[in-house]
Amino acid sequence: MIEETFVMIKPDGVRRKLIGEIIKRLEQKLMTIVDIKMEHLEQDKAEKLYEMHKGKDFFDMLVDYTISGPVVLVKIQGEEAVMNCRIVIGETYPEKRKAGSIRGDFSPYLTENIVHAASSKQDAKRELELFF
Ligand code: 3AN
Repeated sequence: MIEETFVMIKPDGVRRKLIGEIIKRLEQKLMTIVDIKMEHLEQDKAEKLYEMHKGKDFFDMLVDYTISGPVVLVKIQGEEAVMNCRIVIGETYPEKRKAGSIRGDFSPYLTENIVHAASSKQDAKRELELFF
């Protein structure tokens, strides 16, 4: 089923000039970019994006990293887009990442992991409403 999801190229992805590479991989998977913009997020927006992690010991570090430079906010449409964008970006934890995924190919780190994609249909709706 065709659906929409939210992807964010994080500050290290922008700094490392991986915007084109990331968009290329998503389009290769037949995902359609329906809206895209660059922003330097305010702290409250980053806190809202990661509100499910509020109170955890890594929350402040995660928010500081997310606001450390401009990010690219992307609205994507495609077949099972939530699941397929997650496959393209790769796993949360470094030891589970497969080569061939964006995180698997470009990041050995848990926090600085290049790219975010909504992890459920509910999150996709919430995150798209937050940024678009
Ligand atoms: P994903 O980014 O794969 O959707 P989430 O939403 O569970 O993963 O976590 C958001 C971000 O929080 C991760 N990308 C990672 O940077 C950070 N994070 C998650 N779990 C931990 C942890 N145990 N320690 C430090 N940072 C974490």
